[in-house]
Parts: sequence; C-alpha cells; structure tokens
Amino acid sequence: MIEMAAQLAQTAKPLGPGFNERKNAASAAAKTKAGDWQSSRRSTLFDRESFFHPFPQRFYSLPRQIQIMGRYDDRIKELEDEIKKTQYNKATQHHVGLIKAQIAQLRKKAEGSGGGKKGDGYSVRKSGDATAILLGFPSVGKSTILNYLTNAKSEVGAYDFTTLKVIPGLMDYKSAKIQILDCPGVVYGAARGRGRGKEVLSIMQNADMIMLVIDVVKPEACQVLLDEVIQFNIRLNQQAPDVKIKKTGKGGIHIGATCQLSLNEETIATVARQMGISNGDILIREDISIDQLIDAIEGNRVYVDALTILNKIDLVDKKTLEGIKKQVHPDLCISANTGINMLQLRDLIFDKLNFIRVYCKEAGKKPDLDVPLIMRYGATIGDMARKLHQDFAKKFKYARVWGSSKFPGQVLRQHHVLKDKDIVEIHLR
Ligand SMILES: Nc1nc2c(ncn2[C@@H]2O[C@H](COP(=O)(O)OP(=O)(O)O)[C@@H](O)[C@H]2O)c(=O)[nH]1
Ligand SMILES: [Mg+2]
Repeated sequence: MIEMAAQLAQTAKPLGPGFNERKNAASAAAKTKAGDWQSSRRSTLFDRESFFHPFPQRFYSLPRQIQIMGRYDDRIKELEDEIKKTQYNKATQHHVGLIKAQIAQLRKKAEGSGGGKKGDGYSVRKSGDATAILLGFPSVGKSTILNYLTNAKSEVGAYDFTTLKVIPGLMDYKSAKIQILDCPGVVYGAARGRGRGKEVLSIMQNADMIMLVIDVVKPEACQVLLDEVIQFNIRLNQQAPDVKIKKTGKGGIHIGATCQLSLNEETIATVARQMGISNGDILIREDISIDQLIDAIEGNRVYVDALTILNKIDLVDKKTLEGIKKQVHPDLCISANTGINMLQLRDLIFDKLNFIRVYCKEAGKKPDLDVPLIMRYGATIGDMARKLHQDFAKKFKYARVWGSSKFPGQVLRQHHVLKDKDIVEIHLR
C-alpha cells in the first residue's frame, strides 16, 4: 500500500503545495537513485520538482499550517499502525475505540488547519433525474466511459490529468435522464487538499451515486481511492447508523439500546468523551461498530450509493482477471474502449439509482401513462410537486393518489412516500 502511494505520488504530479506531497515524494525518492536528492539540492529555488522534494531546507520556512498538518498526519499514522498491530476482540475493544476516536479528532483538526479550499472551483448545475459521478485516479478511463454512455465529448488522453474541469453528460435511458459527471482524476492525498482533490470530493457529496473507476492494471488503487473517500466523510453503500445523541449540561453519559450491542458501554462512553461529549444521552437502535459510533457523533457524514467498475479488462487474460476481481470486488467489469459490458453498465447505473415511475393526472381526465415522471425511491408527493414546478410546493393543497394509497384516489399530503407506478393528481390553491 505504501509503495502504491509512493508510486502514485510519483506519477500524479501535484498541483498544489502540501506536506503530504513532500512525505510521499520522500518515500518515493528513497526508492529511486540516491543521486536524485543531490541533484535536486543543486536546482534553483524556483524549480518545481525540488520544491516538492523531501525535506529541502526551505521546508522549515513552510507556512505553519502545512507543518501542523504534517504533524497531525504523522500522529494519525502512528495511531493507525497501533490499530493494525492490535487484534480486535472484546478485551481490546475499549483500547481500539479510544484510538479510533483520537484519529477522528486529529483528522478534524487537520482538516481545520488548512489543506485546500472546500467546495469552490467547480460548480456544476445538477440536471436530469439523478446525478452520478465518475471517480478515479487519472487515466483509468473515466472520460472514455462518459463519452460512451452520454452525448458528451470529454477529452481522452493517454497521459494523466487530461480533464481539468468537470464535464457533464446526459444519459437518456428508459425515460430517465441521468446526468453523469466526469471529474478530474483524484490523486493520493486528495482529501487533505492535494491536487483538486477537495473540490472533486465535495462534488461527490451532492451526487446521487458515485462510480469508482478502477484500472485493471492498477487494482491496488481501489483501496487508496476508498480511503480518500472515507477521509472526506463520505460513506459508500451504507445507511446512517440509527443512533440519537442528545447533549446535556450535566449528569454524565447515559447509554440506551433497543437491541443487543457488540460494543460495551465503557467503550461507547470512552469514545463519546474522547469526541467531546461529557454529558449526554445516547440512544442506539442497531448493532453498530466503533466507526459507525464515531460517524454518528460527528454527524457530518454523507451517505452515497456507489458502484465499483473495473475498466480495461481487454488488457488482461481471464485468469488474471479472476485474481483481480477477488481484490477489487467490482460490481461490473468493462472495457470502455472495446465496448465490453457497456450496455450492462447502463442498466446497472439505472438499477442502482432506484428510480420509480409516477404518472400525473389532471382532475376529471385520464392519466397520461405514456410519459412517467422519474423520481428516486423514497420520494414524496412534496418532492414530486417541486419537480413539476418550483411554485407547486408552495401552492400545494392536496393530492389524490392511486396505487400506494389505502384506496384509489385517497387524498394525501406532501409527506406521503410514493411507490413505482403511482398515479397522482395534484390540487393547488
Ligand atoms: N486498453 C484500454 N484502454 C482504455 C480503456 N478505456 C480507456 N482506455 C485508455 O486509457 C487512456 C485514458 O483514458 P481516459 O478516458 O482519458 O482516462 P481518464 O483520465 O480517467 O479520463 C486513454 O488512452 C484511453 O484510450 C479500455 O477499456 N481499454
Ligand atoms: Mg479524463
């Protein structure tokens, strides 16, 4: 993994200064010729390569915030190593819980101490019925996939960083319009501000689905990519844990559970205290892990559906592919260049987005069953009204529903959850 990171640090050119580049470059450079270091020392002050070189003298005059970020990173690494060394069981649970909570706190501090701007840079207007984004390291084939699936023409290149901005495309399939975004390649350290990482990852928070694209010849990248995503507080294919936390002024920590828990009370209380809750009520309604407990306390995690796509399978033989599949666990193996499984990919995207079809009806008329309104699973009458017209939600009076209603034509309000093939008649004020 470390080698992989070093390799990525070497191949993916950094776009902005940061301590991590320096660290990764350090391990990468350690594996290259010793002479490189000397030659970089001789290079000019403004030489880009030497600026990113391991611990040049001017490291000590780096902005303080970058030095601090580096210190956090070192400490996080130490703690992570400690967890790796510890076998997780009932006896060590408390210890592991404490360390994980410490890591979470350090990550938060590191995030606050700088490391790239969040959220600006790319602004892409959402359009269509859902938005899916292509995420992956440079040159894995994201642009090729976008061009295949949509009307877009994103530049394809055999070299890294072809795409420097977000390219949207629209896939029209089974009456649904799915917006697909091709993002600049993520690099190692993205979550801490490397490359345009933070901006790319922040787009993910607004997406309905993420497609992780992995190159068959670089399967190790899968875990690195997942780590970046996790560090950016995004949780893939998970539900928010059913945990309610209420901070109180005094009285210590009270834990309530409606089911059998694998975590003991001491661990839960220790993690909560370490995360800054000294007094409070914690109500847990499912058997959660330490990580889920931390996620619940932090409360800022974004839960997004995801697909893992293994691309360029034309480059390996069947036996090799089987081995790689065991490592990556892809949802689908494709070759965007030669078209293998590309139609299946289209179906998979459509299915994963969990659409329902809702038909509109005007009072006293037959419903229009030719053109469904495409909504996501879980959508309410209110969502439907807003989708039809911005003003509809404000002017909404009631709706009559055929399908998911208790009886045909039942009068229902905005919060009613719709089902596939419902017929809805909206009445406005
Ligand atoms: N052999 C092979 N090459 C591919 C495939 N998909 C993309 N490529 C090549 O990989 C390179 C990078 O592709 P691109 O779409 O620009 O990657 P991006 O940086 O992730 O957007 C290009 O040379 C593509 O032609 C594939 O399925 N098989
Ligand atoms: Mg590209």
